[in-house]
Amino acid sequence: MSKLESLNQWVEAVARSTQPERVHWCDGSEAENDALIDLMLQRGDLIELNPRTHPDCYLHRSNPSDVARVEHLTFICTKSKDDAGPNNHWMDPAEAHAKVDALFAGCMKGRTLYVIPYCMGPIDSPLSRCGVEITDSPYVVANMRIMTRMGAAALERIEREGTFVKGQHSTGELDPHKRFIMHFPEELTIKSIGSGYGGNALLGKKCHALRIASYQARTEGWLAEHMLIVGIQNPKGETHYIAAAFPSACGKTNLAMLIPPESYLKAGWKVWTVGDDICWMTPGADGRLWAINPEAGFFGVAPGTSAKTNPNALAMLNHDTIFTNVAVTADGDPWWEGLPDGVPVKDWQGRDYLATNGPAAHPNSRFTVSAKQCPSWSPHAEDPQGVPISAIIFGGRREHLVPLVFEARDWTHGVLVGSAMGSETTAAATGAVGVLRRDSMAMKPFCGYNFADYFAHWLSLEKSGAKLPKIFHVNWFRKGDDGKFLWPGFGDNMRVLEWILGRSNGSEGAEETPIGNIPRAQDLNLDGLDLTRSKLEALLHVDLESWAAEYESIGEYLASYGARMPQKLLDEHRRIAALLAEDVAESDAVGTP
Ligand code: SAT
Ligand code: MN
Repeated sequence: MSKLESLNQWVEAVARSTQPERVHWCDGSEAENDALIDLMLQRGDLIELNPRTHPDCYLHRSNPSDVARVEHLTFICTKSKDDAGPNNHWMDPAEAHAKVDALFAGCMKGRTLYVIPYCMGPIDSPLSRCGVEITDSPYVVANMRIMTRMGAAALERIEREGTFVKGQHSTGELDPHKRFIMHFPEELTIKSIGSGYGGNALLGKKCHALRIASYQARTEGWLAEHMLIVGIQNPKGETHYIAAAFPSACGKTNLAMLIPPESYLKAGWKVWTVGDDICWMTPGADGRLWAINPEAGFFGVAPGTSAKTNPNALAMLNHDTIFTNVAVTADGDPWWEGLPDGVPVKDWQGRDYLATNGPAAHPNSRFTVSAKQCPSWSPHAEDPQGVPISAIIFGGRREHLVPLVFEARDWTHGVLVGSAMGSETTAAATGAVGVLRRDSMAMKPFCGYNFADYFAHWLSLEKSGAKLPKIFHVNWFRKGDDGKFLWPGFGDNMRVLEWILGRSNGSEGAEETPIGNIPRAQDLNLDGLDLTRSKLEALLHVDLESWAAEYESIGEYLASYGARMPQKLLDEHRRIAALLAEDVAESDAVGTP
């Protein structure tokens, strides 16, 4: 029970409809967590991993039909369909409530209803927001305890503030035909049923911190973004913060925890992790954007994580970690593709591992771990005022066309670059992998309202007194004619970050092109990097003709939002498309004998 009557009433109403055997209010304590872990071990929801190499680490195997976010079953339920926009699946709120309420009716019979009060962001930060998730999944409770500030302190703040986001979740029957992730931004409410997985079930994460928060942020003048936050400390000891948006499973965690190349380490550079997935940014009194990471842990993709690609992540995963859908070795160690050592004996479904059954670990298998376990966790990550952002990066997974990095000319151009972002799809959502789709600001699955209004909101941040960060676009995934990645990525991405920060303080050079400013070979620090001249040229090459075609496709995409699309963005698009057309005509003329 709480001191807040509206909270008690809501919990009672949900209990009346779902009919649990008992109701448990989570306090977030160690003892409570221990009891939950014991319960899950008994029920087989968790399997203990090797206690010698991985103390307090557990494996959870989700239902094989429930391994990723389900965008086709995720709805934004605003009164007006246009407010949700073509970027969302929409359902009328009354219809959506009726549909899920019918599924919730009696769904917790014989189960425990857990009440999870949580705070997104440092518990004492004015930028943080609270919510309460009701769930019948102890796995969700254990994950929320790692991913958010959960329990007594959050409840106190909720009682003080009197408002909170209501999240109602049940694993239901885990039947994909009875699975819905419904958002009611106008009611600050989420109802999710039929899935126990990640972003479908840990409601603080994508449902609250992005879909509901983006909607709130628009009305209140801030931004809730699908971005990592990383601090780069230069040899002078100054730290500058970068926020970077990439679609799910495109390396946000790796970039947030990057270890710089040897030559940088020797010179005294350091990298600090503030967040790996979500960033809330608010204009400060000084005009700069100040950012907090609303999360308290990482729900990272396991496959591909190794001592080579992300030593910081690997170092934090050997104790107090929940693994979901990874494989195990004969010694009971967690295993996934990309680890150089170890041999899987059981695959992610618990079957004897057979290469013919596909990968041992599910491609979207995950680890859940407290951010405090990260060796590069920033001492400023919990600062109530947040950290000031010096540069914003947008990035996607593009095999062709898009250069390693370019800089937008100004804020409007940057918003266009973000809105035009395209990326090849990954295993983080169900559906085909490797298909190019527009994923504006990496928010396609997460923006709780019409993208046209969202772009207008981004544009509106540019006003007198604002000291907005510069905006960049990167692509670590460009491939050469041989089908291999041109750029080594990982730690070497530091070289691109250095140029980005140099552009932000005016100390680095660039070449202007119609799509933005590109570093010349001499502008990048390539010390100690074995990269051929031809590869570098290919990485930085802007093919005008292909870009003209890309801008045509971007134009069609923007037009698909109809009259709500801000004219300023359309004008910016037209301006660049014209520049490209001019340059193509000129180069054609030059090429004419
Ligand atoms: O499943 S989550 O949404 O939590 C992870 C992701 O797709 O980014
Ligand atoms: Mn994400």
